[in-house]
Amino acid sequence: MTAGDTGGGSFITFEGGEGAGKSTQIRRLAAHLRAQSGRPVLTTREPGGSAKAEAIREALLSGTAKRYGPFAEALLFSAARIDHLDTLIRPALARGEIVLCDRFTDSTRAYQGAAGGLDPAVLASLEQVVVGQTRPDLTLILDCDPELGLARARARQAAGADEGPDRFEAEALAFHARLRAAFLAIAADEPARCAVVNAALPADAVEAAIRAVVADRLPRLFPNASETVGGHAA
Ligand code: T5A
Repeated sequence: MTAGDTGGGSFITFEGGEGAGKSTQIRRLAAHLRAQSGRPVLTTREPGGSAKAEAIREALLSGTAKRYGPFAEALLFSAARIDHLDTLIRPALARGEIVLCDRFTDSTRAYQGAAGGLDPAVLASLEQVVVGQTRPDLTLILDCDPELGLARARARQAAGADEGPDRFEAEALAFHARLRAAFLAIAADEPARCAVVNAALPADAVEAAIRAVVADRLPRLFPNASETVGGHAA
């Protein structure tokens, strides 16, 4: 693969703080792309996505790995990512599929780097070793006030749809404010790859904004583009 080569497929990542709505919007975009692109769409997540990576996810989100410090956590996220890339993401991209991934390298930069205090240069080296040329074609950064995102996550837990707060949700609000600033800084540094979406809006409005960004940035995914206007059938 060459620089940024996704092997014939298309690689879209979703990033942002807790409860921003990534999982909700991945489901919606996947349905839209299945209908519009005529190509298979794989949805996956990090940490996890493959069997070995899901086992590492448990150690990370339960807090078991926290005692070893942020660098050890970064290494574990990386170990999970290597298996996820090798066994799921790269094979799907090589088959020409569209891969939608809930969190990827920007989460390591933001959570372990900007908010966790690790040296960005060390994380950049680690990222290069782990992902190599497999870089997202597009990264959608779902941005909202962290208090709103955390309130959504708490409401979901209160409704019984989720367990209690995980290792990172339990961090102080200042940590989540640093995260938000970190994701916005990544978007500012890499505007060709990243797009910021206002995630405070109702889910339908967020979905429409995401469709518009994807249509604009990745028109190759819409072979019948003249039949769609603003993400809706004309
Ligand atoms: N992490 C991850 C690292 O530290 N480093 C790394 O390298 C990586 C890859 C993963 C954790 O690991 C950390 C980051 C995370 O802390 P997770 O359980 O996968 O943990 O958590 P999140 O990725 O944060 O996912 P969440 O499920 O918490 O949030 P989502 O997916 O952003 O939000 P979603 O869609 O589940 O929505 C949350 C609730 O809000 C509602 C939904 O119905 C749901 O109830 N909702 C809305 N309500 C109103 N308006 C909208 N627009 C809404 N959108 C969704």
